[in-house]
Amino acid sequence: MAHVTTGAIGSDVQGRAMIIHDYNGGRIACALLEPIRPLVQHLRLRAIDFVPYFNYGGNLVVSGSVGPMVTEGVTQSFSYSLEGVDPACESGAGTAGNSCGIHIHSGTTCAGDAAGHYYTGMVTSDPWTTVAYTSVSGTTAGVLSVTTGGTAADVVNRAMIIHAYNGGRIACALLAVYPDPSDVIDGSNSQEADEDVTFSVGAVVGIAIGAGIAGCLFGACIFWLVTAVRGGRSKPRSGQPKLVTSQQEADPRQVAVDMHLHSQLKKNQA
Ligand SMILES: [Cu+2]
Repeated sequence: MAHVTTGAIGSDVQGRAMIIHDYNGGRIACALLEPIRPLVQHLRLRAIDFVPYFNYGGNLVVSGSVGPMVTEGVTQSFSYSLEGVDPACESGAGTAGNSCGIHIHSGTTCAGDAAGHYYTGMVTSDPWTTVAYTSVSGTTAGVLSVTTGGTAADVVNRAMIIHAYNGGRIACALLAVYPDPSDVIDGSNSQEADEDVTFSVGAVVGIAIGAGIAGCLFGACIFWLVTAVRGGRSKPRSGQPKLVTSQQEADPRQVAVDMHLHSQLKKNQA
């Protein structure tokens, strides 16, 4: 596994050429960098603000949340924590169809018919028929994983439906991007940002180093380096083995020195 700090984020690198050189330095092969999966696959979804199903006349009032829902391939995995579900589901589903069900339906509204269970593509038989909650005094919580055949982008905005023990639809909430659409950048979200962290940290440190080199006098740089080296040597010298924590590894002075040396190396190679 090679780690190279380019200063670019993932989307900057996407589409660029990956070149293989031979022993003599000549370019021998080329391929373009592409995402392993579409970035939108990383969307996390959540259904909150449950409302009574549009034609439900009973007195069960569901609240709580379903999610975060993550999609891996075409499988949705999600936790749920709900109140006000059917207390009759204390032993799980009964014999009625959709009894105690907790399902994604293909409809995209809670103001009208939410249509049938959602599944698509390679999934040709209903994966939701056996998916049900078990309640304790009208509350329920758990984790489910259902292969719907759809991506996160296919599932977003669809209706999450909670069923009663008799199979009737009692509550509805739409699956929305979570934590918030404003956190989604270029179709990715915070999970994507995590994967970009090497590039992002590189960019920030690169900018900091650039500003430092541009802004400080040579003597100040020497002082900076000496301080960093002295800082590194001033660690305890007792016989106790020194614990290296992530905080120490992230010491900006050490990173700065490493990056400085890197930029020197780059210059030498140029
Ligand atoms: Cu259903």
